[in-house]
Amino acid sequence: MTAAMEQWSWPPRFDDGYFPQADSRYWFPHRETMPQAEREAAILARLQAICAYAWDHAPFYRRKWDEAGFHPSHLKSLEDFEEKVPVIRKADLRAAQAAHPPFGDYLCVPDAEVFHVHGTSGTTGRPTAFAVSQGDWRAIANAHARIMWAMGMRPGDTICVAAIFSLYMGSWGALAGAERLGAKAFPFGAGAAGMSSRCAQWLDILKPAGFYGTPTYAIHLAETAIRDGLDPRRFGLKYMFFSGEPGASIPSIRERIEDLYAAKVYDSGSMGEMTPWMHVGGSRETPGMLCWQDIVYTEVCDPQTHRRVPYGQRGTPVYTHLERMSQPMIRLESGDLTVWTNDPTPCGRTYPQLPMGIIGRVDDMITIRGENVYPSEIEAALCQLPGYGGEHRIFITREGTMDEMMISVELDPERWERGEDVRRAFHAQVAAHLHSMLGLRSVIEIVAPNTHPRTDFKAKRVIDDRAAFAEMLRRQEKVSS
Ligand code: 8LQ
Repeated sequence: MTAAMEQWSWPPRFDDGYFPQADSRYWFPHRETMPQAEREAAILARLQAICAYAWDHAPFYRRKWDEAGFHPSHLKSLEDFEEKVPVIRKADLRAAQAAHPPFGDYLCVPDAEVFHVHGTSGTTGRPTAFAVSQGDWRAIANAHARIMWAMGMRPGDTICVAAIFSLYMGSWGALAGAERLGAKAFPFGAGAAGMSSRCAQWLDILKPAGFYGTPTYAIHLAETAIRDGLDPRRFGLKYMFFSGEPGASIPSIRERIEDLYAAKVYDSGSMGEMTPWMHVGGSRETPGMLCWQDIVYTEVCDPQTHRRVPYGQRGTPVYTHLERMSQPMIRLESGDLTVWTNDPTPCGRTYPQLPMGIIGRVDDMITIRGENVYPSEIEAALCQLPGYGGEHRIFITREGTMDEMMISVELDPERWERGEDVRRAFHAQVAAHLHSMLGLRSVIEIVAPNTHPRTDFKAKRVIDDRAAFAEMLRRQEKVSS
């Protein structure tokens, strides 16, 4: 087994000088293409080792598992794992850090070994800190380099990281991967005023092969470049890889970005806590994302029972680190929604796939008159329409006793200028298309280009005032009773 699996050890150790043959499709040829049953046997052994390690080092897991009646010695199969090991949630991590600041009682290495501190944005409530040891940072760099290799990036390529360099793991993970790959790392960043124009200018000068950011930002950046008189197709980009939000696995959005830049688009990304977050990530030949099971073990589960759903079905990813020592996540429930499959892949890797990427968060679902719809489905439908101006907002409100959805859609500048008739025709087209794609009618508003603010990070397109509305009704009832 050891000879058969390249650089597979616990604790994880990596040869930082290792590179595959230049013409190899795979970074670790055997590990990526081995029969699934063989890999699963290795994963089970690793899960046993990690559970024993967490039991010894993390009161957090001992407490959780005691409550659930689980002990690492009970783990004899992957079915035991899903049946007996309880999921943990982001709220559990937050509570553990509040009780044991700053890193929580699931930090498994001495405090002095913490090498980087990152964390959640914490826009609502207490932020959660990610403590990453130096060894884990190497594991992250090696895993990301391996997946970036699968996307086609090679030593010597220039890779522009166009995401904010703060606590967000996206930018840092891409940077660590680029460095380990022997690429020319170009950490342009994002987030300061005027940066998009300068980024476009730099891309035009530097002609990098690779680009990392969010899909929303890539579209905004292309719009900015075009406004500044630059042609993004002449940036010379070959590989654009994304994370952070749905888009890169949605055909109409992927094609829009590929068309804007004349580059190939790849999807990746799970959660900051799960870094190396590219462990769900695309490869050059296989659409959507692969679950790189020997980096993080992904189970797509029923959101209620947390048991794996059959391949072909929808569920929520539950993730377990196999190569992290500092804050290993064991069955972290993502709260996202995806479909997993397990078909032979064009790239020959024997990993399960997420062919549609991650659709959204389970609680992002909008229910209007009994129909369920995800914001990413609305975006996908709009991106299919010639004339779509690149941004929209979804307003959900309670009109009388019924929930209503209003979608405010930008028209592109050229059509907008053509006047009222063109605008009206676009209105009818949007209404009909959304009705047929979503199965429900919504109120449509067509607005001028650039009406809605752009972002250089993850888009927030849903404005939901149903809760405020219900609250107002309650207040009124109190006053009148
Ligand atoms: N999320 C992340 N990646 C996604 C993707 N490719 N498709 C759809 N939704 C995605 C550091 C990486 O960018 C991962 C990341 O964004 O981590 P965060 O900031 O902790 O946010 C995690 C959430 O972003 C996930 O739960 C998905 O809802 C979304």
